[in-house]
Amino acid sequence: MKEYQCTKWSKKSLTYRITGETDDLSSAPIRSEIARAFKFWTDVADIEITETSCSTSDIVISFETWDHNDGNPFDGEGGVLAHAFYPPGGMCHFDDSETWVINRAGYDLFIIGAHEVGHLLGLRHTDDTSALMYPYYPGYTAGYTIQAYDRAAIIAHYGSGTGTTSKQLPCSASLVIRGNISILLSMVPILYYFDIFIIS
Ligand SMILES: [Ca+2]
Ligand SMILES: [Ca+2]
Ligand SMILES: [Zn+2]
Ligand SMILES: [Zn+2]
Repeated sequence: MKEYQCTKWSKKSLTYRITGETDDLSSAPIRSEIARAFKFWTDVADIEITETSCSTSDIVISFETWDHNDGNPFDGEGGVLAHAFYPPGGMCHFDDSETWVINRAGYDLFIIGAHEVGHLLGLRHTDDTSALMYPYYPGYTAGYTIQAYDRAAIIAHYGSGTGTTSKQLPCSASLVIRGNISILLSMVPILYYFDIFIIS
């Protein structure tokens, strides 16, 4: 049995925030597709994910191009589509040199987003070509559902169960949750395990 994971979050309740914009899609569908990408995992594993607008979120998701100050510049159209940091990095970037689409052929925000969320939660790549965590985007598939490898990997990491993906919390509520976490994170060295998701 291969090793599925690397680092993990030390808690099962996480917040995420979407910042910035892309000309490809408007804000409401981006938010709903990113929520679907988290729900892909929380439907089978014991993790709670909540969107927030607070600057203190555990995870920050944005669209970026070329050099965007994290030491891993994007490469323009094609090639690398997105990347994310393993826990407790919490950053996920989509290359805005690509054209992002929803529910149709092309760079589908939900499918690629779900792959990146896998990394945000601490899953590595696999050489199982049927898995979402295979490093190459296979192209859009209507009604894409979780595969055996991905299900086993996330359950091995966080335990089975039905987690939740929730709509936006008021900022003050998130701040309370976040209070202890900042202290915890500051004592943990940030691991720069880094990952890319590229087209075949
Ligand atoms: Ca690219
Ligand atoms: Ca774009
Ligand atoms: Zn980046
Ligand atoms: Zn990847």
